[in-house]
Amino acid sequence: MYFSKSTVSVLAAGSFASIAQAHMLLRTPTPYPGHQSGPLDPSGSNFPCQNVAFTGAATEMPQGSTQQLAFTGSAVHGGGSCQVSITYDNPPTANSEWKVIHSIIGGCPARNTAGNLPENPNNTDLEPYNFSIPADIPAGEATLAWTWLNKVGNREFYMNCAPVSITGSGGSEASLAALPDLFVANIATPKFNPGNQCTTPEGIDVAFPNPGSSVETLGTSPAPPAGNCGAAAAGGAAAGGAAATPAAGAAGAAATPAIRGRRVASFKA
Ligand SMILES: [Cu+2]
Repeated sequence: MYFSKSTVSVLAAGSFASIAQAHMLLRTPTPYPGHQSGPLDPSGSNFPCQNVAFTGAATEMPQGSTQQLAFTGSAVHGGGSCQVSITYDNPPTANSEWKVIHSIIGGCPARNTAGNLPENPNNTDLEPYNFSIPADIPAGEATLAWTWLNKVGNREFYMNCAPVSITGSGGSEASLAALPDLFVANIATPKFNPGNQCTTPEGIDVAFPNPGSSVETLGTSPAPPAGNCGAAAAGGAAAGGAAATPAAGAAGAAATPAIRGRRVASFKA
């Protein structure tokens, strides 16, 4: 959370609860109910998706379609970098594979902002972003995640999730496996950031080690993350041989496809 001049004056007024609730929320696609607007716990205890109840109607997303990413709130923390990723695990767990379909380096969830916008938890005026559903990933019930590494303020990791239904035909597990793994920093997760050894310095738009092929750079200060980001950087189908660090090796060994049961049999790496 970033204490701008206006939020400090609200603090002085004694309503800390309003601060705690005034971060950002995914609005489109419609998230699972129950998300809070704040970041995930640094311990990783509510990774993934704030441990919300994975219920609710899925948004239909045809293979190859263009989709919108939109937000509610005003605490944009100078923007930062976001990813859109997908898992077919139902429900997602801490060990699920998340495959990145779009990366936004800087300027997300707000473009051209130095800090926070005037306090308004209900603000829906931010310009949305577009992303595409790859035409070659499998059809099926899935969970879409928006993750955000804020530029200004405490070192945080945000993750909101939405139920989606990928429709169409002809997608393959191999195409899915070739997408990069989700980048996680500033929270500990045994799978993606063991021991929270990978962090993002304040004031930069983190340049994802493996953003994938669908990338837009909207920020003015992209820079790499800090610390041991080996596990996170190893992502995608290329993770196998490049065990440069113990962390990367462990991640590689654990990188078996966590696809829903009925798909595992047909998986070919
Ligand atoms: Cu915040």
